[in-house]
Amino acid sequence: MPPYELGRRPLLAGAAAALAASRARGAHSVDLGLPVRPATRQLTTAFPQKGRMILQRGMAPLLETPFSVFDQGVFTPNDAFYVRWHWGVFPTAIDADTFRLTVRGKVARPQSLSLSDLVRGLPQVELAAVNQCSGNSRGFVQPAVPGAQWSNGAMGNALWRGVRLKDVLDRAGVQPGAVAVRFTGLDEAALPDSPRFHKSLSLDHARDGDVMIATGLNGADLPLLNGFPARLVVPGWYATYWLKMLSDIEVLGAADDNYWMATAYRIPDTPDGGIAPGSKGFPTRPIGAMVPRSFFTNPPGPGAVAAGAPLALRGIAFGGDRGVAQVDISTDDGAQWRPASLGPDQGRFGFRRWSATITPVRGRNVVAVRCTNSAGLAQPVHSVWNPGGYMRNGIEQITLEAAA
Ligand SMILES: Nc1nc2c(c(=O)[nH]1)N[C@H]1C(S)=C(S)[C@@H](COP(=O)(O)O)O[C@H]1N2
Ligand SMILES: [Mo]
Repeated sequence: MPPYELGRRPLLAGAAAALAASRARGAHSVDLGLPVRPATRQLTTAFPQKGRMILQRGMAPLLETPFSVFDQGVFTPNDAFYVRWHWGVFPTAIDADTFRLTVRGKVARPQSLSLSDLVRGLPQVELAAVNQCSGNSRGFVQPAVPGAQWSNGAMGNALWRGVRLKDVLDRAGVQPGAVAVRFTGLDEAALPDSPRFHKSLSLDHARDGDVMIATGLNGADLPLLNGFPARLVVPGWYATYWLKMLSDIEVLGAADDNYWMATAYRIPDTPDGGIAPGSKGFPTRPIGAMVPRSFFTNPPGPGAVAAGAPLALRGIAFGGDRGVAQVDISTDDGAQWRPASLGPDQGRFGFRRWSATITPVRGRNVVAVRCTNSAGLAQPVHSVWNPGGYMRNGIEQITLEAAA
């Protein structure tokens, strides 16, 4: 069932409703409504500290958040927070007493920080921010592209607690000539010749005061699969940079040319990161800031919609690397838009809930939702296409059939 995709018709129940129904039946699989086959995934409760998740891949784990979770609150619970690892080789238990985070490279005072150095030795900050995989919603991309065929649940919004990366770098004393900072975790590559996972940020970005080393998720420790005991949080940027089980920070004197920066996670060097399907040999740049998105979280089930009667709709929105300025609803294929009501502001990097009441007409009603961020950037009608299946953010719509 393709519930949230512009131009895909004509579903009454969305994936959320389908999942709720399958849950009630105690089902073990869910239809994600993807245009790629198979569209069905198993549900699993086999992973530590996780509830029922959509199994995209077992090892290295790719676990998707069932979309109905996003209707339950503005923060995504830890046991439902999605999981994505490139390699399956990482510790399954970590001793919090002996864990150390090293800071080295172009620094005056190399550091070996214990967890208590991080938790008690530096000012603690807390920030609401959306963690979204660059390839979230890739399963809807047409023409289809290789990679994890996620539905819309490779994202989550949480309260991240930890320290500012800037404070950690200041403690180490960044030396003149430093330009970038490279992050490495405890995971290792599966094969000797495969590239270990690293990501880097420019020094200016690393020191912007928003980038964090988080030890807490929604008031609890990070779940192991989400990077216990410490991970990077790069507010407003795609989650590929949010390095988990962070164990090493290296300050570099030159831009990082490792595989994960120079080859992987790159987008066409065009204003919106999109390109005509099939293009080859175009210039690229590393993926960076997120773009605005909004979703329906309570698509009414079949038979639930009556013509002429007010119908309450609700959902979530986020602005990408800016706050949500407005969320608008259209019931006439985008000819006219009117503002939805916005829930409490949790800060510019978090989800914002929205709600709106429409009065369906008899027959088919196509309802669309669009987020505009505080920089004036609005969701496009058509998502960009690129070979990585990254940055999908086209306007979502649902189709409702209203009986008289
Ligand atoms: N150490 C490490 N960190 C990592 C990754 C990884 O493979 N190893 N994957 C990145 C990618 S691509 C994503 S989408 C996010 C997923 O974060 P989550 O599993 O907490 O949801 O982790 C990022 N951090
Ligand atoms: Mo990702």
